[in-house]
Amino acid sequence: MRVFIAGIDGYLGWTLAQALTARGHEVGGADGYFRRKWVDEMGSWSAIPIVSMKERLEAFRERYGKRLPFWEGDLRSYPFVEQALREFRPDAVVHLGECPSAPYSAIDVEHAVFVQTNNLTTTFHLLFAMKAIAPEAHLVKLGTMGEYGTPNLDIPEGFFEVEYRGRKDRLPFPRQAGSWYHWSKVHGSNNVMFASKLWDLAATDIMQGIVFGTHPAEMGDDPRLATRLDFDQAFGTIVNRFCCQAVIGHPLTLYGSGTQQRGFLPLQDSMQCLALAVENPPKRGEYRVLNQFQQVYRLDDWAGKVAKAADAFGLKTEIRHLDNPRKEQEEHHYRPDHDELTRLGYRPSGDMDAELRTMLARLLPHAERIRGKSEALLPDIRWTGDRSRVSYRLP
Ligand code: USQ
Repeated sequence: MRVFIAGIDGYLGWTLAQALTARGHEVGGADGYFRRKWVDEMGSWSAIPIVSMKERLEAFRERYGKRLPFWEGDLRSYPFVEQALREFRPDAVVHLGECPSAPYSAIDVEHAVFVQTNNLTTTFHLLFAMKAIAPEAHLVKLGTMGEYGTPNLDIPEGFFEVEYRGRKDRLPFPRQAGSWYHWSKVHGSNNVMFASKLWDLAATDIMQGIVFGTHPAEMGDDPRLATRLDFDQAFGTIVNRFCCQAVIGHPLTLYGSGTQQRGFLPLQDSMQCLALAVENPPKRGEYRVLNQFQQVYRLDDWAGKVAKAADAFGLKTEIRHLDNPRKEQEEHHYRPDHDELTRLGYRPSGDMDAELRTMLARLLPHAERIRGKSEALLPDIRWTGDRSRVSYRLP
């Protein structure tokens, strides 16, 4: 299949380009390097060094024996998006070109508005360009498990049967997001659902849990092909942050009680699931929702797992509970379904502790790089909008 990846320079995008190519697909993509700029704005950089797109593309050609068509530009420009799709003629479009950070959207009014307008605009542009250029192509849009929030009910995959005043219907499950960013994904989901109805578009909306891990082993060890791994308070997700903290002897920053529950999956499982979604499109006019995670864990489980994995490297790790900078439920029910991807063939890669050890081994050579930006590990973005750093001494 010809697969166009919007946001191909990011953590997931650059890995997916290689995972799909290795499965025999023709991949192309676009990026405006926003992720690099946002992380720089947060005073940080990727723990794993990444090279320029020019060098990435050269290394890609050497390893996979083919060119990766790439369009550099801003997905907020409709002519740019339409031209890229016209030139590439995709069978599937994977939308990873959004700003993925809840804390970034909580900084102030500019950042909240930026995240929502960026995420809605890029989705709109892809939808309209697909309608114009590739109406039979399949849109795979990356959403988030965070769209559902933490209701006191089991969470189905997108839709549920409701009986109200003697009548029944199959309706979208209520979305109760917990940040301006997560709400941007809800609004995007609504637009994709409506567009698929309006234009007979085949669409898959992926409710993905929290991804962690460095690039999968099959990608080889050419450092030019490595994907980024962030650890700053806005673009680093919890497990990646904990591993970076562990390698420099920084306390693991557990927000609040640590009893919050979320769905998690390793990067290689995310790749497997996205590939399965691409390879098994729904029929035209269908808006399909897939909950994508390997298993639900409590956050303090991860702190314990990372501390244990770090111990195997002789690293002593302290787990520090910080005042929660976010507004979120800490004690809650959490039982989301995740059967559809299993039905499509998803087989979890398994041992999470082994995954953590691989990650720590890959990060250890970059400890000085992380230490050089360790200020970026401390959260000072609060959901209330005040910006004050959680105080505790750096080691
Ligand atoms: N947390 C900590 N310590 C940290 C960082 C985070 O305890 O140092 C806690 C947060 O309070 C939260 C949980 O860990 O309860 C997850 O936070 P996160 O920053 O790892 O992830 P989140 O903001 O939820 O967003 C991330 C991705 C987003 C994706 C989402 C999936 O950035 O793109 O949509 O995970 S989910 O969380 O299931 O909605």
